Amino acid sequence: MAYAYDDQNIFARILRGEIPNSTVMETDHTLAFNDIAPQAPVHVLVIPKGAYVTLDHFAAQASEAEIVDFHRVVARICADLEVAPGMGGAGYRVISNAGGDGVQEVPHYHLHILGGRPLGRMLA
Ligand code: D5M
Repeated sequence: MAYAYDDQNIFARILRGEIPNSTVMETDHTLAFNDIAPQAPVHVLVIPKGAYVTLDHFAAQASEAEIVDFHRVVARICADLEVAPGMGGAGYRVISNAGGDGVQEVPHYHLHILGGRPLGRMLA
């Protein structure tokens, strides 16, 4: 089985500049922007610029440079938005939905960073 990437998905269109976004941070390999329907005071989506569908696709096939850059962006956003516990913030949650059971709406790999309020206990 190969990963099938739909280049008409909404995040691909954002990356091509066809749809506007509220950019939080951008690097050579990674884009972060505010979620259009925020579930918390901080709700940022972090996406690789490469064509990856899910976390497992990204982890298996992206270059080390892409993987490192992506996670450094997550760290910088958590610090900048003052949710990183190690930086004095009160904490955050990262979620990545994948596939049908994961109820993934947009088939371009992304992490949700949620914070800015107590998030409650949630594993499913
Ligand atoms: O959820 C996908 C997430 O993407 C969901 O929280 C809404 C968000 N979304 C959808 N379209 C946009 C645009 N145009 N800008 C910003 N955010 C958007 P998931 O179930 O994880 O795939």
